[in-house]
Amino acid sequence: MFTKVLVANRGEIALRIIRACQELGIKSVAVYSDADAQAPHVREADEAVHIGPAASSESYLRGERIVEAAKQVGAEAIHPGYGFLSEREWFARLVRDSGLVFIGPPAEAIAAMGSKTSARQLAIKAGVPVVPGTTEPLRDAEEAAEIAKTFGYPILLKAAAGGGGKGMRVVREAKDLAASLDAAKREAKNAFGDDAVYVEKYIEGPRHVEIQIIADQHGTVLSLGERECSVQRRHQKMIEEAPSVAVSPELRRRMGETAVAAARAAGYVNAGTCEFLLDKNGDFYFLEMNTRLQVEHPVTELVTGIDLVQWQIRVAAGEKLPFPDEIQPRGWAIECRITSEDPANGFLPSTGRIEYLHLPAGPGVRWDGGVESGSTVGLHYDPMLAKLIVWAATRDQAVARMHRALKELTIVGIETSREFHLRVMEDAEFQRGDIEIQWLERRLPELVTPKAPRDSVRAAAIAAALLADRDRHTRRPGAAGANRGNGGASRVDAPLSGADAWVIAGRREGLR
Ligand code: MV4
Repeated sequence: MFTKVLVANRGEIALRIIRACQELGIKSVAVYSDADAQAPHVREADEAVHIGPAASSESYLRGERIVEAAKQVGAEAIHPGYGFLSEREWFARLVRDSGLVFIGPPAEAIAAMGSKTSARQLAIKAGVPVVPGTTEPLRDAEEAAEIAKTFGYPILLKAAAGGGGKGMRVVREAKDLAASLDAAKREAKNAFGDDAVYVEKYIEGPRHVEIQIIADQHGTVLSLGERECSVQRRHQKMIEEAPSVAVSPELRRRMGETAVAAARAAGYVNAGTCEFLLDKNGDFYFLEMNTRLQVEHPVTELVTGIDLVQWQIRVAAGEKLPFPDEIQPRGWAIECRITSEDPANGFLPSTGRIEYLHLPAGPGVRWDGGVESGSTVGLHYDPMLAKLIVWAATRDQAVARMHRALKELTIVGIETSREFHLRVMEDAEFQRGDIEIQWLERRLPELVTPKAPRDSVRAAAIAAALLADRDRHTRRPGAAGANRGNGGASRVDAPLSGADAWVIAGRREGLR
């Protein structure tokens, strides 16, 4: 087993990996940019190495600097987390060539699945069902038109070097094909430096269901069940759950076997995820394989009882997976991504200082977060601050628990996606599990229209108390309005309790 692991990431996932290391008795090394010098993951690690300025291109994406840091501190392995360098074949190769262990799949598997056309070729060879389409990039619009005739419109143009929805274009009529192909190629070139585009039959209104797999270095490849990821906005997943209301034990077994076959065909080792489309007839199609640990891994951990990150580390160190082939989910888990975006304002990024953060707790509540009271949220990195995850015995209880936990969550100082998630948990269609990939785009307008503030009294109270407290510290003696506000000035001196806050709010805001 490793004695020291370097975590080549930041925020909540860096903290998550550091916690896994601590529980395994492994020393952890954080890396951080100028912007993250005070970040929680830096404090929690046993050691920390500064790797550059705030810009990711000058810090978290500087693979050679990260490998140098690992050597400098004597770490035997590097965990990339997700995003950043986690799916860069060259980085996995550089780590291995430097005599260190990359906690993830072999560079060859990243390459095989990184190209979506080669992923499709692999899947077809392994007998995995894929959407009708090409396995080579299109030459030109004429070829695309010929192929479209074989399975009819609508079709979907996709970037071969892509994934995650970038460079995709739905084409519903032949007349739009040439222009859409040009647009898709341009976008692919800009996003991935490779304008190769292929075509698939567009599956209307499916669910986006993915299978978590984990493979060791001794030939064991296991499915850990599915995650429902249909609640997405512009290809950003917002809410994930496990299991899926649309997956029976029999379908779970079939999808699991299919994902395992795709992983074996790629020579896969460690944790990975196979993405599928699941249509209304219960037919499923392999889309792509994500060769990394995913943001939404906690919902799988909660329904299987398996600590995925610890097993990533143990598998990378050569341990065998001890689990039975058939792993059935127990209970239900839901994850909401808490982002620094303003749902009432087109999800525009919100920046600033988190003046106060009150976390939910109680039965079945998990917070995987990388921020705290006093954290400053900027624009350098992804807007996801944390994930709020709940587990309960049934889906209805999990929805109720998530709603309760979101109401307890209080973040004063920046706008977040919290209110949006509350509205989704209150939505009848969501409560029935009546969701598919277009559901959120269709329902968004009514899910984000600002309603009269309802429980913002607590947040207002805390903000008021903080401001009053700050005023008190900075107030000039005898200044006008010195006694403004809460009547009993002594209250602000006392450590703020929830009751006080409500009282201050009540008095100040006039309880509604
Ligand atoms: C598709 C599809 C429908 N038909 N392919 C989205 C990103 C990547 N994971 C693959 N994705 C899709 N591929 C075919 N042939 C639907 C999706 C898809 C999606 C598409 C548009 C808007 C939102 C979406 C959310 C999940 C999946």
